[in-house]
Amino acid sequence: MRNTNMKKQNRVTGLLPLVVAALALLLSGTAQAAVPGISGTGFSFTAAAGYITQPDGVNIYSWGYSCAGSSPTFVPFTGTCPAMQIPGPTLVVTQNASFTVTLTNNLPNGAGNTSIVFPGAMVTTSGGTAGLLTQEATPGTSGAVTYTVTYSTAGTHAYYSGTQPDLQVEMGLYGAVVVLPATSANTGNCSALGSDVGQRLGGGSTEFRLAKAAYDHPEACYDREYLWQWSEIDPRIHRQAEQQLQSIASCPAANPTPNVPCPTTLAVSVEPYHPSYFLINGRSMPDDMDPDYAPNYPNQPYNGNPHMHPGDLVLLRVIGQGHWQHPFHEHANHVRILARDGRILLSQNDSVNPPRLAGRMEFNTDTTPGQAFDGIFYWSGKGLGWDIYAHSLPKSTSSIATATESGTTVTLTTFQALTDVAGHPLTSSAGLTTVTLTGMPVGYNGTFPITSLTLTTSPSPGPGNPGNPITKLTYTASTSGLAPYSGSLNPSQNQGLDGAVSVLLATSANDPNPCIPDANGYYTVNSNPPAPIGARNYYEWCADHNHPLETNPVGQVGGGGPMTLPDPLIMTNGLWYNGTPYLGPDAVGRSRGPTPLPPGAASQNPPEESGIAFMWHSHNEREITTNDVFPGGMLMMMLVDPPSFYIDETL
Ligand SMILES: [Cu+2]
Repeated sequence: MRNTNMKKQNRVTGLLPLVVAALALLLSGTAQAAVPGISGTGFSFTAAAGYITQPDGVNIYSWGYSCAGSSPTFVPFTGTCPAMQIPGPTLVVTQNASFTVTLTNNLPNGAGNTSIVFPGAMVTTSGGTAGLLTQEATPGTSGAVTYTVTYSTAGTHAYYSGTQPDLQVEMGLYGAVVVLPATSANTGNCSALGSDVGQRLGGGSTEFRLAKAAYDHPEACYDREYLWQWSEIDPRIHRQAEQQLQSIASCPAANPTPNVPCPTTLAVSVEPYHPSYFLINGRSMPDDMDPDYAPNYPNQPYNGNPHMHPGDLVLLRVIGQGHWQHPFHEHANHVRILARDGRILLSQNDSVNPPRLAGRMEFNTDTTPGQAFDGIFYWSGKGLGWDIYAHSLPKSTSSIATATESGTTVTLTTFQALTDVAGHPLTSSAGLTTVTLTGMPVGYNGTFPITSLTLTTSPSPGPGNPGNPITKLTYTASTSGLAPYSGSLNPSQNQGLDGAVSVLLATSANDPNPCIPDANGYYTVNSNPPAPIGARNYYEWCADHNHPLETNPVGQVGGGGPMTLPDPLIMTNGLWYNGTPYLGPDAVGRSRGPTPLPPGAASQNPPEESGIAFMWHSHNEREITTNDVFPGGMLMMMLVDPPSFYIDETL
C-alpha cells in the first residue's frame, strides 16, 4: 500500500529538542525504579491501541496490553493501569502456583485476533478461537480467552503476542513475568524482607524487593532489583498500521474509489525493517530516567534508572522483546549471569550441594530476541586507590609531642596546638595537652596505627570545641631501625621512646566514622565493632580509607578537599553532576567551592544524593540515538548513591 501520508512524518529537524530534554534531565536529578508490577493469581487484560511518546516529541501509534478496569494488587508500591501500556503490566507470581490471564481484544476493527504466549510455562486455555500458536481472543468481550499459566522455574520470563508476532510484538504487545521462588530452603543466608541492610541505608524503612532471593539458592540473594525490556520501533510500520486502520474505519462511508472493495484487514509490510527508536521499558533516554508511572508518559509507566549503594547486590532482570540483539554494557563492573530464561546456571558435578553458580561474568550482556536473563551486579569502589569519601587525615608536619613510657602506658605530651582540615582548633587555646596510649601493638617497626588510646583534652569535647574529640592518631618514629616491639611495655623494657621520637599527629575530626575492615576488607555490619547502618562510609573499602587522590595536591578545592578537580577543559560541566571522583555529601560540598568550573559546580545535586554516575548503554552505537540524534535510545545513567542517601524507589 502506498504511504499516502509521508508529510505527516513527525521527524525532528535539528538537535535542539533533544538537547533541551537532556538539559532537563541534568536539572532534575534522577528517579529510582525497582520492579513495579501487579501480583496475584488472576489477571484481567485488554489489548488496545494508543500512543506512546518519544523524546523528540513524536507520538507513536502502538498497541499494548492493559490491566485497566481491573483492580490489581500493585507491588512493590502503588501504581496505575493505563488504557494501554508498553511494556504490558509486569506480572509478579510464584513458582508452581498457577494463575490466570483473561485477555479481551479491544484492538481496532480490522486489527484481527490477538493472544498471549508464555514461553517456558505450562499453559491451558479456555474461550477464544484456535490460532497458530495458542488460543486467540477475537474482537470484543465475547471473544475473550483465558490462559491458565504455571511456571515451574522462578526468574524472569517474557510474554508476548502469539498472533502475527512480527507485527503485533513490534506494535507493543509484550510484557514480563517475574516468578518468585516457591521455596526458601537454601536461602537462609539471605536477609529477610524488611531487614535488608542495603534497603535501610540512609534511613529507609520500606522494602522494595519482591523477594529475598531470585532463586532458592544461597548465592541468589539480592538487595535491589530492576527489570528492563529492550525493544525497537520502526515508525513506518506503526504509521502504516494506523493509516490502514483509519481506512478500514472510514470505509465505506468515505470510500474514495467506490468501485474498489473496502479494506477489512491489515496488510502491513514489516520488511524491510529500519528501526529508529530503541526503547528500554518503552521509553528512550532521557525519558527512561523519569519516575515510574510519571504522568507525562501515561502509556509508558515503567522507567529504567538503576540506583545502588556501594556493595548492594543488584539483581538485573532483562528481556529482549524486539527483533534485534542488544549488546548492553553495564559500566563500572561485570555482571554475573545468574540464570537464562528462568534457569539458574549451576556447575555440573559439583561436590557442593546445592551446586555453585556457573554463570559467566560478562563485560557486556547480550540479549537476543525473546531471551531473558537474570544477573547480579555490584559496585564497591574496591581497589580504586583513593578514598571515595574524600577523607584524608591531615598530619602535623613536624614533631608536636614527646613520649614517655611508664609500665604499659606510653604518654605523648603535645607542645603545639593543632587544627583540623577545616581550620577548627582541635582544642581550646590551651591546646591539646596529653595523649595516653595503651596496648602497644605487636610488630612495631616505625609506623603503626594506634589500636587503643585514651585522650585527655582541655577543655572537654563539646559544641564550643568543634575539633574534638580526636579519635585517631598516626605515630611515627623519628629514627629508623628500631627493633620490632613485642611483649608488654614495662620500665625494664624501655624501647627508647622517651624523648627520642618525633610524633606526627593526625586527626579524624572531619572523618567521624572509622573504617574497620570485615573479613572481606569492607566496613559493614560484620566488622568488629559493627558498622552502624547510619555510617556515612558504610561498605567502604578500608584499604583506601584516608588515601587522598593526590598526595601533594595543588589548587585544592575550597573547603579543604584533598583532591584537585579535573581540568574544566577536558570534562563535561553540569549543574547536576560535574565529575567529582568522590561520593557523598561531604565530597560534593567541597566541589561546590570556588573551583574553576564555570557553572558553579554541582549546585543541583541533591546534597544527600551525591553519587557517582556510570553510563549504561547499548554498545550498538545506532541504538543510543533517538531517530538518528545522539544521545538517546538505549541509554541510562546508573547512579551509585552514598550510603547516607535513602533510595526511595517510588520517586
Ligand atoms: Cu560502554
